[in-house]
Amino acid sequence: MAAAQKRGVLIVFEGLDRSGKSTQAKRLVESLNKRAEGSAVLQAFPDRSSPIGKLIDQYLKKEIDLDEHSLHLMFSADRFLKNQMIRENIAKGIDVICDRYCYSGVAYSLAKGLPEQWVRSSDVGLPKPDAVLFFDVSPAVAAQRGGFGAERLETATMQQKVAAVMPTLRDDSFWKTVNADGDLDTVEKDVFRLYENLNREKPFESLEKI
Ligand code: Z5A
Ligand code: MG
Repeated sequence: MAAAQKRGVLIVFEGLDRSGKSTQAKRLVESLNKRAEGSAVLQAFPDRSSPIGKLIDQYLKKEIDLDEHSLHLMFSADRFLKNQMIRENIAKGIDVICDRYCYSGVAYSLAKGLPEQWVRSSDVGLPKPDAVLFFDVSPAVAAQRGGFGAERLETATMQQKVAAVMPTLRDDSFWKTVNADGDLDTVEKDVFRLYENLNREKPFESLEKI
């Protein structure tokens, strides 16, 4: 009798600006697909190509202004639009790698001063990650990297506030820290080691709290 197919895993990359999340999420998906074509998909949040994501993109690029409560719900809605896709892939044995998730949503909105309980409630019910890889980069190292400054939230003040909030969201039962100061290949190896140790036997869950 054929062995039952194992489910996929949901891995979320979180961390501060320029910690290397997008680079390493892409590397992991490429390396998994090189080993087995179609075995992993990458999903960035916000998904700047969806109808909601396009509005978020315009907000981030300072092309339009949005009420901050509405924006928070739009980031959540953007994730819920992928709820079914994530669950279907996991059930089929395909790994889903997310570049940012609800923890960015909560951290940025708390940093802006929105009400805590309200902020923490809008992503409840989303698929629960098997692992949140927290990319821990030191400010001095991040400052040497490119791609900072053009978008609305890329300010030193906002980054300091987010840096203070993000660790308070941590849940050691599924959060793992990645030393993001290392070179690209070292970080990639660390990520892969964490990936290989994930448990596909336990049931896939939904987020009950954030
Ligand atoms: N946001 C929100 O408010 N609410 C939400 O619910 C969500 C997001 C989901 C857009 O996010 C903004 O939306 C973001 C949070 C907010 N605001 N800010 N600020 P985004 O994910 O689209 O942002 P991004 O443009 O992808 O930037 P990022 O995520 O901050 O960067 P990163 O992905 O961590 O880093 P990277 O792009 O992989 O690398 C940055 C540069 O460093 C690049 O030149 C790399 O080549 C270089 N790099 C990366 N790793 C290394 C190492 N190890 N060594 C040397 N150089 C490296
Ligand atoms: Mg990124």
